[in-house]
Amino acid sequence: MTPPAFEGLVPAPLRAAPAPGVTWTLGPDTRIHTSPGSAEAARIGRYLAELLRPATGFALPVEESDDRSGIALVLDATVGAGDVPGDGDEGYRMEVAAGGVVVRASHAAGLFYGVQSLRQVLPAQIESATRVDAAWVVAGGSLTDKPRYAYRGLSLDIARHFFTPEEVKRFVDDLARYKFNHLHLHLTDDQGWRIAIDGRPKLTGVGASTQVGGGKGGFWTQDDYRVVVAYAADRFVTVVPEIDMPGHTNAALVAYPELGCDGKTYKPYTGTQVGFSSLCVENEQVYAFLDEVVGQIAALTPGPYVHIGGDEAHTLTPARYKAFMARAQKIVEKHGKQVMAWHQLAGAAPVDGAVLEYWNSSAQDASEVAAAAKAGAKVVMAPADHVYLDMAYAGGEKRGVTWAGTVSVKQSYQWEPSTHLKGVPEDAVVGVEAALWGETIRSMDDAEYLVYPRLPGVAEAAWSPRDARDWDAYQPRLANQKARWDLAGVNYARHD
Ligand code: IFG
Repeated sequence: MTPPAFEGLVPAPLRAAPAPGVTWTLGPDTRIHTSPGSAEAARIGRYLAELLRPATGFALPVEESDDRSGIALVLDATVGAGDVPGDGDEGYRMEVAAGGVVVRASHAAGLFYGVQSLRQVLPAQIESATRVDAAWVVAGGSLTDKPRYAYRGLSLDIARHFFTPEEVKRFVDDLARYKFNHLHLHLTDDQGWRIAIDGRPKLTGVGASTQVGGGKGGFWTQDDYRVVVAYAADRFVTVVPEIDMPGHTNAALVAYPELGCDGKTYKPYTGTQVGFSSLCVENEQVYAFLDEVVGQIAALTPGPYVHIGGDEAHTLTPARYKAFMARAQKIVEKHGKQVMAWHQLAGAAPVDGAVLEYWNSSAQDASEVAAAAKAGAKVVMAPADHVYLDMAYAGGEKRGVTWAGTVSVKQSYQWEPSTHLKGVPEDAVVGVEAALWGETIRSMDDAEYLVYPRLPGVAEAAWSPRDARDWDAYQPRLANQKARWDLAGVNYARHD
């Protein structure tokens, strides 16, 4: 029995209209047609073919043509100009008729998101890595879709637990599946410095030598970073690099103790405490160091943001913290990037255009963030008691932490980004970001167990219309996703 058109989609779309009685079947002769002259549309056509070939075994040739039979990916500048104004670059339309599927979008990103929806309306067996004999039937109907928020992200900590570029590319695949468009890489912290900086060999020589629990650590070369950035860009995911400062800097201080205030040496740290380290605010060498680091990271990053952290600088007075953040923000702007920082920057004179990432639980610090937002700062919502996916599930789970409490699947779903922080104007909220911190993570299995099944609910908070989010109505759609994870071999937690 074919499910009604577009019923199982996660994140929920803007508008879906089933065409009763109409179905389309993906078959051995299906061809994928893309807008003539568009290399981007052709690339997305090839991406789609690679998604569908393993389970179906079909050839699925991709060709540039105006043919609308089979699957057509069509760039059409008129999409979004009319009935759904302000589609932006990520909206799309999809029609499933007896003769074929047509995805239309004004920009390539919209075609890409249409492909993710097409993937989800095919039977779950499409996720199999090996050939399955199935009837690849899709219910007919029309879909109008676009995201609610422009910033839809996952923050991944590769400092506490080292993840290789290959592993991070798997996270990017997860993000693409649920229409996320930002990957925030937490590259440095007390326990490790994970990105090579030319001229500063000890950062990755000494600073990358360990991790939480004492494992061997590791680091990315700048080529590794370039590969991940390109892989993410092909999936319309923008990388946001974070160099955490002035706190969370023990690994940098171990490598270059002259960045401290007191001429002492520092030891590698493999514990999980926070807030004890800081670069020296009054030491000019620190700003020369940051200029080198931010300059190289900015040059490697096509996206608009450099994230400078700013969290838990517990050893600094507010005045010293503010003095440091003023200098750090100027360095980011000097290298042509926009400042992003944890919301502690709110009280330390964020520069124009700064994006504050709100992360505390139970809406602490709301007034400071509200004041900054009213003065023009933008806010990405990452409240720990809803979207910190390193929080343990309820029920005495051993994986994860609990400083913000336990976070059930329901709690990660049931919250409202636009009103979560009292006093923050709704239009100041530009997005949503889940965070996976690495203190308790020892493997990709651990990571998937914590990320799934909570991540799709965060995707819905970031993409779907506010009134489309209903916990009871979400359950069957989430069940539809689990059937896919079973076939894709995702190690998800069996928690409701
Ligand atoms: N807070 C710290 C993280 C990490 C986290 C674990 C932020 C911004 C607790 N800072 O979240 O480094 O330790 O849940």
